[in-house]
This record gives sequence, C-alpha cells and structure tokens, in this order.
Amino acid sequence: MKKVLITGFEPFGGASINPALEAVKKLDGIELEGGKIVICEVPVTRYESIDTIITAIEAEQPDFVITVGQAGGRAAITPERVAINVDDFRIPDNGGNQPIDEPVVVDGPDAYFTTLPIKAITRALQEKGIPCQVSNTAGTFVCNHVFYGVQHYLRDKNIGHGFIHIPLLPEQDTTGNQATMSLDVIAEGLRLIAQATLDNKKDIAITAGQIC
Ligand code: PCA
Repeated sequence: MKKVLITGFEPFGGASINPALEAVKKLDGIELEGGKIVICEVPVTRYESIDTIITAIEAEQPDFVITVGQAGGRAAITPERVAINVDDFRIPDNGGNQPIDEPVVVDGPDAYFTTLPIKAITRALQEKGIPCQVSNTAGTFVCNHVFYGVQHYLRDKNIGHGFIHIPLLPEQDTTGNQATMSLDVIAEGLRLIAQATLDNKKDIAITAGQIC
C-alpha cells in the first residue's frame, strides 16, 4: 500500500483560518484505492516551512507528497506546474521575514517542474464537477518557497511531489466579491488528487495551456 503525505499551511496575513489546513485535517488517515493519506501542518515561515515538511517526509517515508496552500481570488483548485527560485514576499511571513528577490536555494536551478500528473489530476476533478485548472505560477511567497524547496530536497529521490493551490472558504469572503469553494468540495478535490496521483504513473497528454 502506497502512502501519500498531504501538507496544509497554518493561517497567515492576520487571518484566523487557512482552508488548506482545514481541508487537510479532514483527510487524515483516509484510505485510498491502493494507498493511505497521512498529513502534516506547516508554518507560514521562510525558515521553518521546508524543514517541517522534510522532517515529516523522513518520518513517514511517503511515496508521494502533495503540498497545499490557499490562493485568495482563485475560483478553482489549481495544481501548480512550476516552482521558481525566488523569494519576493509582498507581505511578511508569520515570522516577520520579508525577503526581496532572494533565492530559495543559493545556486539552485532557476526552476523545478511538478512531478505530479497534473493533467490527469485536472481531468479527474473536472469529471467529478469540481472546478480545476493547471496554474503556471505559484507566486513568490511561502507556497512557491515550499514547492521549490521540497522539489530541491527530493531531486535525487524517488518520491513524487507537487503543489496545489485552493480557493478561499465562503466564510473568508466578507465582501462578497471573491471566489470561494466549500470545505467539503475542497477536501474531496484533494482526495481525488491523491487518488489520481496513485492511478497515473505517467501523466496524460491533454492541453491545459494558456494564451495571455
Ligand atoms: N498560501 C500562501 C502561503 C500559505 C498559503 O496557504 C501562498 O500562496 O504563498
């Protein structure tokens, strides 16, 4: 039986809730076809986030790692395609750090691509009626930082990893102007992502590109 480690970030930026952590908590111990989910909570801090996930990877020895964070304003669950070697924080992290144009890893490659089957994931969720589209930017804050740092750690290991951004919860939208998704749908989407990851050793060739 395979093991999938799914991580969720704590709240940040003065918020009291992060849908990533709430959804991931609902998945703890869930059985998949041919696998099982374990979870880990991650601080939104430049200097502890990556190490927290590496510690969980070393303890759990998973076959796949799915890191999850909130993306306010997005209407769909968005598997990220690429992590870049840049920390450029628009707001301070939960430790008060606000780097400008610093590398995640000094002398690391410019970017890493996801090693999750993001096209198969996108199709699996869309087939179940859950809005999902591939994203080509994970931003330059702690989510991209973790995506890049975990890919760098796993670069010579046989463990797949990718980052998923998810929308806000309805209760986080106090203005009524933002896209949201219910916690149950987000959690089901993440469960389907874990299952699609187990089911698709190789990604499928369908387009999910964008024209600017
Ligand atoms: N989202 C932030 C960091 C933590 C989170 O859930 C981001 O997109 O960088």
